[in-house]
Amino acid sequence: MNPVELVLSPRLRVTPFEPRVRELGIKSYTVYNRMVLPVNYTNTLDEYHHLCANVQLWDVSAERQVEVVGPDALALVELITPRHIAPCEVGQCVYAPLADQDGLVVNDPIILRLAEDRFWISIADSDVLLWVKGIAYGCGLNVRVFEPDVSPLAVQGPKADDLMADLLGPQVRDIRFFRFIETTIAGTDVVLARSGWSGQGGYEIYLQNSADGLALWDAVWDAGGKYNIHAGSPNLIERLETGLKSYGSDMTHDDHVLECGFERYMHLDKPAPYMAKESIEALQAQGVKRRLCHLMVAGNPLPGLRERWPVLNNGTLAGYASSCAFSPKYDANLLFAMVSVDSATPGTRLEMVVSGNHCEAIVKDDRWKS
Ligand code: THG
Repeated sequence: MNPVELVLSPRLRVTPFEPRVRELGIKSYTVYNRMVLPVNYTNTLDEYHHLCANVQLWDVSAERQVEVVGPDALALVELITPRHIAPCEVGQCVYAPLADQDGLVVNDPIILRLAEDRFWISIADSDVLLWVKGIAYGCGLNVRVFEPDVSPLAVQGPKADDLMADLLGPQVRDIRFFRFIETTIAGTDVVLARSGWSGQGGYEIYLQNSADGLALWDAVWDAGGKYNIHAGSPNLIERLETGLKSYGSDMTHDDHVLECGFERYMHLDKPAPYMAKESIEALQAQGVKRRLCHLMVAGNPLPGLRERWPVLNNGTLAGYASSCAFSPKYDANLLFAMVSVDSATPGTRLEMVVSGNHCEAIVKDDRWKS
């Protein structure tokens, strides 16, 4: 199929790093939170190999922040997620699914606690700001909810630690996973977290003033020279190998929070009230009917997935696959698929239909084993 062009207009918001991204030869963008998200500079496979061996700089400004601040901030954040947020310390981040009163998944952000009464909800691609503002007003909560001028820049890959230690000193090595510090880089205030959308390790630098974007980019880029830094982006192959699901593709507002494999990130009996509780209890009583699972398809690389591929069990439609990449590590295609529970047990052999052709797909556990 012909490559198509994405027409850039002010409706697709620019990022503070866009001039550097363009100079470095960005070839494709996607759109995320009404902002451009750079995807490929070369191609996904070369970028995968580079990411797993070196260090990359990712413009992930499109992971926008929803700031919640004020006396009722904790109560509001508790309300929107089945995860217990009170134990999250200042300086800590947690991965937390957001779910509405029907238990449907609204987003799967990282939540950062900046102060006892101040949070950033670092969102995936959906309109969290308006939803949270509506809840705050409807519940009469004493909070301010807004989108600050904050843009994450990710430094990912096995050389990220050495790079950041050169830039800021050896103490950055002590930042624990999903913890952050406040510091300055190139004279601009940043939040520096050990996190990021890859399994390769690294940091996310939250720029707090768009006007300083290029100075920040250049400082990290220059420190990365000796580590063979490349510009990159969240990588489809790597994120499937690591098991990172993408909101909008792998789960959407059509899916219940109990169906999406969020068990580890929920505390259904948490003490604080939350909107999805009754719906979760009702579905638990009924029994969950679908489950997001890992599928492996042997053989040659499958084509790019534009529309979800049907998954069959003994000839009957069981669900749909939503993401796919050919993995060099497993020498097989890796996929996520939402399928009926009776088709979701690891080891089950299913069939998948890709542009008219049938292929065998095996359900795997969440480590791509068994
Ligand atoms: N960084 C920031 N914001 C984001 C993302 C990010 N917002 C949208 C999206 N990505 C959120 N999704 C995820 C999903 C998983 C993880 C991070 C963001 C992740 N998970 C680890 C895991 O599953 O093992 C650890 C989770 C935990 O221990 O709580 O890292 O990338 N700023």
